Amino acid sequence: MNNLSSPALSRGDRPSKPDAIAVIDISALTAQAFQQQYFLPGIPVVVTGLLANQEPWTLDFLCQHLGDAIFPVRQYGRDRYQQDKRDWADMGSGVTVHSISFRDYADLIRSGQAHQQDLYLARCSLKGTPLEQAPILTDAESTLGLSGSVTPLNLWCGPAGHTSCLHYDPMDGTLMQLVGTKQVTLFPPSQLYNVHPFSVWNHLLHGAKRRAVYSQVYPNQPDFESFPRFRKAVPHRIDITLNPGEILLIPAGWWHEVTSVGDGLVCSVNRWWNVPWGRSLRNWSKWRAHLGSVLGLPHVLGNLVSALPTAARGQKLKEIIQRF
Ligand SMILES: O=C(O)CCC(=O)C(=O)O
Repeated sequence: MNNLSSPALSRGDRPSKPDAIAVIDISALTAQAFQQQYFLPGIPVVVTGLLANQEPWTLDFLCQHLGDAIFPVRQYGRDRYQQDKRDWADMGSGVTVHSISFRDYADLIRSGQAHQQDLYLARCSLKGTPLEQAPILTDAESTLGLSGSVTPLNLWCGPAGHTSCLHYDPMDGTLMQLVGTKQVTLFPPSQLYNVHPFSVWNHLLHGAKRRAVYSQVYPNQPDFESFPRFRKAVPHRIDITLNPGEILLIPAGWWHEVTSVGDGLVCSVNRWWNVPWGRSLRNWSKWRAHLGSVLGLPHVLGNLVSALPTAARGQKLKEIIQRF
């Protein structure tokens, strides 16, 4: 069992155990059991032992395979988490990005600049790179019987100290931990409104820059006066430590905040999967996220049109599309 600090989940979240996320070694799990007990019903689980014997994805390894690849580095800035989230101009994929080569990003990590400015490689597609079909990862996915991916493999990588703040995804995700450790805080989908998400109407004004899939609350320093319903969410909180070689299934609608811990490079790869139909239809969190994206379309189209006459339109269009 992983380290947990969670009281009972509600019945609607169909936990495999009343108060915990199971940690199961692959030697005790078949693809069929993974699918039936966790993936199909949408229950988080940590699977260990699948990424063993892999060459560590160190900075040198990554430079060797991805050195020339250009990635959008998100610039979060160190004072972001001192601010009230309601004052944020952007969040998640809406954050300002700089396109640089992995080799240059590695230099920023080595010099400490990436840490100082909280520069993070988030959701960077590995498509078209030598690691897009890394057998260690694709074999692990096949062993779990996963198919129907919505996205390519994506890199999440940076110095320890970065937090991807509390949000949910409208797709099922597998987060594969390769180097370093991540601390993950989870809340079940039943807590959608108790974690005070940003309103979907935000998208009308801000497009993809401020998203309804983000919580306004800092789970470790909640402002109960501004966000009183969060008291009801607290008993549903689950904390796990994701160690190298472990895979966490984060089903659609499950809130998660992910912090890279330690003092070196922390690197994971994820992929999103189609939510099985039976669960998809009644997953309001998922449809709510899509509704937000649709409401954001006029704003996104406006940005596209205003980017057209500019000299840097190629880059601007790429960034707008990546954000969406
Ligand atoms: O690793 C991270 O920083 C965040 C990962 C995440 O949000 C996800 O896998 O859905």
